[in-house]
Amino acid sequence: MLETIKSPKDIKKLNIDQLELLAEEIRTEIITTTLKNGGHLASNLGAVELTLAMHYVFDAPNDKIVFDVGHQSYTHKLITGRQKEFASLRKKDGISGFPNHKESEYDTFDAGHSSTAISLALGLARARDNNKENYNILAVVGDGAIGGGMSFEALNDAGEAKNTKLIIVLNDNEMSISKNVGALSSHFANLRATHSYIKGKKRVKNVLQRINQSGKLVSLFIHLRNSLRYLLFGETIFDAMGIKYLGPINGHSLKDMIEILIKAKEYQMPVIIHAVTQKGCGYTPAEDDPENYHGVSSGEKSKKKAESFSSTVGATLCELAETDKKICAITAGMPLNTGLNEFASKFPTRFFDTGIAEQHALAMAGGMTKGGMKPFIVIYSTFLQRGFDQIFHDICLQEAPVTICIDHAGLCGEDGATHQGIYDLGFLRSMPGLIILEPRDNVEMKKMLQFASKADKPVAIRYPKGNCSEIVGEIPFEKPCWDYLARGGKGSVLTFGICLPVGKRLAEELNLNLIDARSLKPFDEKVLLEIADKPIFVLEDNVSVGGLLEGVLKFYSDNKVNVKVSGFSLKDEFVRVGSVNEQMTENEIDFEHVFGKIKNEIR
Ligand SMILES: Cc1ncc(C[n+]2csc(CCOP(=O)(O)OP(=O)(O)O)c2C)c(N)n1
Repeated sequence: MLETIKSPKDIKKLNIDQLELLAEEIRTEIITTTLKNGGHLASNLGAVELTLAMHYVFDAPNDKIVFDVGHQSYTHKLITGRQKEFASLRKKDGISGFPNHKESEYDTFDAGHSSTAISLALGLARARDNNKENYNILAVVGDGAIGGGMSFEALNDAGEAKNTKLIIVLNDNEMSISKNVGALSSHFANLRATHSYIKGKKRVKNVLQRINQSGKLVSLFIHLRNSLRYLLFGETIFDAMGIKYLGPINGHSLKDMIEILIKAKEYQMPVIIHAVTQKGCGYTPAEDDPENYHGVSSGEKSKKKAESFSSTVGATLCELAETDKKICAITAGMPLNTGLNEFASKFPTRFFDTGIAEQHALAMAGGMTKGGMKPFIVIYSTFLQRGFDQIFHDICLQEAPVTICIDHAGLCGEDGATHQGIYDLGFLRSMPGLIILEPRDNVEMKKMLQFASKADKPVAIRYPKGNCSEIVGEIPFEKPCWDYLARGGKGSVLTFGICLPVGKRLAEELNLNLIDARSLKPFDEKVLLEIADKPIFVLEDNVSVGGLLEGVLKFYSDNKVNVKVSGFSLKDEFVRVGSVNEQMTENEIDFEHVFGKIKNEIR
């Protein structure tokens, strides 16, 4: 049946049985493609029915659907004309794993970062009302994403926008990537508990309807029911904020979802539908282990390489915390991905998962230092962007000895533009007093963490998603300085992180020094002066603004050193979907491009 669905119009002709069949076909397609190409498996499997129901009741693209994070939009893609392209999911020149406005008019906004949908949807709603237009707007938000600060800010605003028509679909599967945390998630647990209670009441209502045709008894009953729920479970946080709460409802029942969406359409105010779903629904391994199946890598069912940088961070922090009782670890909703699960079980009182709340987590870390703790906070580079002001205001300005471990720094591959770690260097290098390090292997990672544990100022340690480099250097890391990984007579390649192997080949082919710029702030000025008599080639998987290249040029300019510096940084464009190698080639920082450009200068 799936092949017959060319646009959402085609699903409107189907009855519930046919829709259920379609849901099963969509699941099969999602499972097969995601296990092959990699992607967000469990989240997508949980959102099949609610997506079908939205497209059944509403008329996209005239009505707008705004996905939060966007990692649950595969069903939406499959029924909005992208079935043929679905096999190319997350491949170079293929379709993105997230909504992308360049890909389809049905993708209202690009997404990838959490907790943005309610703000975007409210903005859209205000524009619609200002222009006296008439269409519906839906924001689809998970129970993890709704706990993020931006969602709270948006709800706070929406609650006062009393005549603004807006539908929020809360997809509550009790999970963020890991088990959801926070007081709001306990509130949802209470609300979910009302599900069976309400089901019972619904039966009573049907009986009443049969014996009392005038409806008086029924409305009295509804009033009593709401009062009773209030007495039993208290008011929902949403009602208290002025947002009409509908639910909880079984998010896998197409019939119930369609009914409640039709009802929600009638409200001329912000409404939230509480849909209860199961992460990984329909694929037993993902149902049993939704945390590991949140995202899968291509060609494998589960991941986490034993020797990744993330696992070294986790293991080393455990070692350090064993002897130093002030050390604590913080994650913003990603304990598994950041390698902190072991720390969480070994030191539960010194482990803090704030939920998807990077800004709060960073400021909280700053606060902890004043009380004498030694926090290590682990965040992916791309999500650290959320916390720039907290790094400035609550950490660096306070000279707070927080260590920020920045996972997924540099090019990251298949998740596309929203997930690359290519901006942190620029914004972090602008912070006075912040030490920024990048290890090339696990041994250095350990040493850098040890160094940070003793530091009396903020330290950032950034490291790539990829494997460690196996290139051996001369100087073991003790304090911020650079290292020679090869010696040559014709000039120097200055690089770090995932570009080191390219640098190594260049050094071999062209008789160059290879220097690991593992301290990205401060720079090793001694080495910069040592190499200034011959051409220097700076290579980085980073935007040029604020990166290594800019810093090196500024150093020579400040010191009036006349030296030939050529730079290879990322293009001034958003990075496209593809593997890391493909992204390097596209940005002309791979071996062939750089070699082609510099060989004549050297020979
Ligand atoms: C700002 C930000 N921080 C962290 C992430 C990583 N992340 C992606 S999905 C996700 C969990 C989202 O949970 P939820 O909203 O409940 O959706 P579910 O996957 O459970 O369907 C997290 C933490 C992100 N995308 N954006």
